[in-house]
Amino acid sequence: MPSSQAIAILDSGVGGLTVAKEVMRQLPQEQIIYFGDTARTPYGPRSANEIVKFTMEIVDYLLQFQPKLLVIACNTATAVAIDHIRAMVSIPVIGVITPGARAAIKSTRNGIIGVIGTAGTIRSEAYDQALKRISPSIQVYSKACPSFVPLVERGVFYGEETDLAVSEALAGLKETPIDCLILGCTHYPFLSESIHSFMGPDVTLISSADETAREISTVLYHRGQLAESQELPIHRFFCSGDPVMFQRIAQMWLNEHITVTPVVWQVPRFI
Ligand code: I24
Ligand code: DGL
Repeated sequence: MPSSQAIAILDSGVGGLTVAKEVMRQLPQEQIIYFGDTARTPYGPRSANEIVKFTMEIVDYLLQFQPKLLVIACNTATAVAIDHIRAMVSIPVIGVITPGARAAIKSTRNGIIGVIGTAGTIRSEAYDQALKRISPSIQVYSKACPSFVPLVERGVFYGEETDLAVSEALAGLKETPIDCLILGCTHYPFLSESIHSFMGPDVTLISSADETAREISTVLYHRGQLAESQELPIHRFFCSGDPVMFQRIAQMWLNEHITVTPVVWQVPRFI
């Protein structure tokens, strides 16, 4: 049965808007409910325990909207929390790691794949596991790039400072025989030009956002749950931090007017 229920997308902040934008492009009939945890961003440097707790809180909040599907658009949250979330809900849960891993395996010619991401993502080894689950003989080289997210959030996508940060972070990977590099973080595609020019034309860059949107289509199609209404859906955005800042970034990125609802976590009070 076609379903007018929404697709819920969560992220540590604004980076998951790249996934939301691609879903809006590929599936314009689908209503999106997006939650960005901008009060507690970034997740990359945090402990696994903390990330699992935050992600569970957000999912708990999103379930009130009765979504048909849940998307974890944050690589770090996917890496450490997706199994916990799957155990918590009865709807399909899609993360950004498996779609990215699949695309890399399709694209590699020599079977040697590089992965970059936040400290939390790389420490979890979630990409190594996903890649080897699909293709056990794959060889993986990983590197955390903690300097990249702050760079992107300052809007420094090009230039000397960017190229220097990229060359410092990726010098080791450049010495390996990888022919394909997974950009395992929502923010890294903004640095594609610099990364591509440093790694050289023989290394294919893989971003997860497009692949994840395709996975969402596939899952909804097979479940007979694609939306069919002729009316364009009204998306809803929630964030835990400053809604004005969130709205500014989201509208610039999505090229459309959006409404943002701030969410204040209930703090325990002792009287
Ligand atoms: N891009 C990102 N994060 C920011 C930013 C940006 N400011 C400008 N641009 N700020 O991520 C993060 C700081 N937080 C603090 C808490 O509230 C929310 C913001 C990049 C992903 C964006 C999809 C540059 C910029 C922009 C619009 C679109 C894209 C972009 F302003 F990179
Ligand atoms: N969204 C995060 C990710 O994809 C990057 C930002 C953060 O560290 O929270 O890993």
